[in-house]
Amino acid sequence: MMNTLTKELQFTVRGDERGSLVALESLCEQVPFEIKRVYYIFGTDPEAVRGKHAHHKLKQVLVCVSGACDIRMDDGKERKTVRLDHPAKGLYIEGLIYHEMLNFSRDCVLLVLADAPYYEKDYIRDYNKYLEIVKEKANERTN
Ligand code: T46
Repeated sequence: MMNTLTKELQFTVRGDERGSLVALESLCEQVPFEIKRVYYIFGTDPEAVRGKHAHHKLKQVLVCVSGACDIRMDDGKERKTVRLDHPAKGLYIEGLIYHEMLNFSRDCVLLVLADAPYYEKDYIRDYNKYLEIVKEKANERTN
């Protein structure tokens, strides 16, 4: 299912009698960018809410390779929550999407593929500033 706010991905599972395998490569259908960074989040307190930011430019694909968590997304107008609860299910986040991760299971390992190295200046952590930037971009498009 694809729309501007949520881009849910279904990965091909190459399973056989030994078990299952998902392969993700740069510039494939599900990862439409060159992978420059991989990080993973684990051992998260189930009560914790992580993220709480948007990125100016970063593109990312998220997948829970173990356990589950919710990804709550906001484009400044609409909000939607997607539960990542299977290693073959992913989420593509790009553009100005304010996102939070919450309701982590204790065994959750959230794997993230990103198109750029870590760069703190790419983060928009203040929600009001985020809304201002969304508004500015919308004005630029209409002018
Ligand atoms: C995002 C969501 C899905 C690094 O040094 N390198 C890295 O590549 C990352 C991602 C983080 N860090 C440091 C920065 C902080 O001192 O690790 C610490 C925790 O990072 P942060 O609080 O940003 O983690 P989350 O879980 O709130 O957000 C992360 C990503 O930062 C973010 O880009 O979209 O996961």
